[in-house]
Amino acid sequence: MKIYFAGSIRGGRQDAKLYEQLIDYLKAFAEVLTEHVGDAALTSAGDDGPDDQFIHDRDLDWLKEADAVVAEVTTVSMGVGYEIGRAVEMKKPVLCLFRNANNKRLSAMISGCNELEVIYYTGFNEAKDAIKNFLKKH
Ligand code: 6IA
Repeated sequence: MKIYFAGSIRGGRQDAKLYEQLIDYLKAFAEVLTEHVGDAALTSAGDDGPDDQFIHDRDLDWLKEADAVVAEVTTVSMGVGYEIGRAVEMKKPVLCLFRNANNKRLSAMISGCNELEVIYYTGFNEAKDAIKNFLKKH
């Protein structure tokens, strides 16, 4: 099984460590196509990588190839929102994980979309349980 993991990059890297932990957990069950999202060395500022069109086209190819998408959506990210929308159009199963933190509220375009599976969690163990249940279903 191939998983596309989505998490904020230019939207802010404050949860990068958490993405890395979630990716490590996912790797016990599936191939993760987007491991770089959890790479602590990838900052929101750096511009030394490939150009943006390359990133977009390569990521969309991975999205098409994926059997399912897991998105950590607590840190607001234009790119993650876009990936989720494209995945819905492709009829892929999508799990969105939102951490109850700092009185932040999830966008209605995610929480109100019944084609998505949205899970609100507090601790890492809850996120792991949500992933396990999601993968079992798909
Ligand atoms: O709008 P954001 O940058 O927060 O969007 C993050 C999402 O878009 C992630 O889920 C990634 O799948 C994808 N994405 C955005 N930028 C990149 C990237 N390099 N490499 C791979 N996937 C990306 C950007 C590096 C840049 C900071 C120099």
